Amino acid sequence: MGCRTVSEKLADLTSWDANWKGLRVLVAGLGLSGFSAADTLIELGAIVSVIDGRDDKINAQRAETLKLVGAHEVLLGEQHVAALPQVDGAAPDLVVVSPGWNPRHPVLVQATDAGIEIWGDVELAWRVQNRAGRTAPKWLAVTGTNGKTTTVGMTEAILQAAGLRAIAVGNVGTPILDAVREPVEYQVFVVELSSFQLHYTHSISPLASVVLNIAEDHVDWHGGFEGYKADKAKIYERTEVAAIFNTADAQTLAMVENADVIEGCRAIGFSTDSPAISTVGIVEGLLVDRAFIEDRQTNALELVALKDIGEIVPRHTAANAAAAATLARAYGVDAEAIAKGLSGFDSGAHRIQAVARRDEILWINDSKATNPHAANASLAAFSSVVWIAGGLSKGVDYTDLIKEHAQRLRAVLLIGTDNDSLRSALAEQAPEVELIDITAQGLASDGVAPSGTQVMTQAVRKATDLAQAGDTVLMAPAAASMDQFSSYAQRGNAFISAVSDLMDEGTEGTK
Ligand code: UMA
Repeated sequence: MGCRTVSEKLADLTSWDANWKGLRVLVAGLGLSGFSAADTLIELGAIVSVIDGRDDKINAQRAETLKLVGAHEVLLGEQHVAALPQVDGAAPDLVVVSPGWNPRHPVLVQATDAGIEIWGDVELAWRVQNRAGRTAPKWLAVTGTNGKTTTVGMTEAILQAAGLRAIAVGNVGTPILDAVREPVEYQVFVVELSSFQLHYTHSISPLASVVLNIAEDHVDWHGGFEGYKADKAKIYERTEVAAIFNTADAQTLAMVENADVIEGCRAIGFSTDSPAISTVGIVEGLLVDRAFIEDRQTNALELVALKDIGEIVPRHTAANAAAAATLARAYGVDAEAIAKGLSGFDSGAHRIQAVARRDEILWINDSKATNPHAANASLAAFSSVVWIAGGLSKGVDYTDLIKEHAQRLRAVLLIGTDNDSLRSALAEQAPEVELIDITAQGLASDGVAPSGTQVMTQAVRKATDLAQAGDTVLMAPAAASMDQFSSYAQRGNAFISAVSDLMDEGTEGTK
């Protein structure tokens, strides 16, 4: 690397056109982000070695492709991830790591001890998006424990409704470097960032950034809740125009207050309540802006009516919509596009999806609620619930969830096969609530384990006996589906088809 130090050289690598040639890079991980990073670095002329602990068919195929395009080496299997390897006969100048790699992984510990910089694919994307003859996109960055994917989807929909070339990238599923290398000259990236990705990001400077909420998650990876929060807070660093916080979560405001933002950047709140000044919030069913209008001292701009977003808009969806609208306003999008984008947005099947409404009973599919946290959001949205729950619990504790919602439960119908922990939380926190184990009943009838579809059909039939006018039958299992179904989508479809069969029967005379 000549007489300049490696860190001086790396500091200069802030565009596609910089001199990446001959840089020795170790890419750790050959998943979506690792493949994309390695492919990019090869195109840039770096000497690229890739390691991955998994030696399976998919990785072997990816390895073949990378070798064809010019990777120096691709090493698959546990033996190659035990220690930091050399790249072309010398220590790497840089490690580019996939988000799933724990910072305490021996390869990363050795790299850190040797003073080698570790970047994620997002850091690399930030640097190489600058390219002669192109205008780099602005970044709207989103993190949080829950609601990230919905919020980036809503923001993308709004920006596209405004006629902008915008795309949702990052943790949502499209590696950001893929979007950087597309021929389309994007104006805006809506970047979903996990706490893992933020950990390995060092110099990004988003136009606007938001932490939607913070609850305990991925604590093992970060070595504690404080570490998790510190990584989330990195999203606000160097924000240009709006550092956006949740007025209902003081931790997010504290993060904004502690961040080193670009001069002139404002702290803006989003809220599901009536907005104070510098906040986007909700008044009488309308999402309104009191942050980005000139006369915000005395006025508010109507953006969209909640009823236009959906028939049922649970509080957390309203919060996500408020956050998305705030990000879009920070970019300068007008009210009309916000209304158009949010009203056309489909939050996706299986996520608090209204399936039927009859005899004043609402049927909701929330098969995507695969853990207590997600189920908490949907239970909170309804006042009286016949709850279809259970599945593969993954060892979680349900006590807090049941304690919080015992009052709203009319009855609980258990599906799934791994419900000991759910059952004991119900016995402790909601002993009065009627509990029927549909799986066990199916077993008892003929001794053969019932299929997922049979269990779901029985649960739906039982629910119709128990539900009263004004109730919601909510299938939000708070558990994974794999014990009885192939996926949460299959579980959701089983519910939808059982409900629709019931409705068809109903039109022929049954209840
Ligand atoms: N690996 C090792 N050793 C390790 C860890 C991983 O060898 O100790 C290997 C694995 O065998 C695998 C590769 O490294 O081949 C790991 O890839 P990865 O798990 O980091 O995942 P990617 O395929 O690169 O996908 C990542 C995100 N995955 C994670 O953060 C775990 C994807 O988010 C993201 O969509 C993608 O980049 C594109 O940006 C997924 C996710 O589960 C959806 N995110 C978590 C969440 O949302 O809770 C954070």
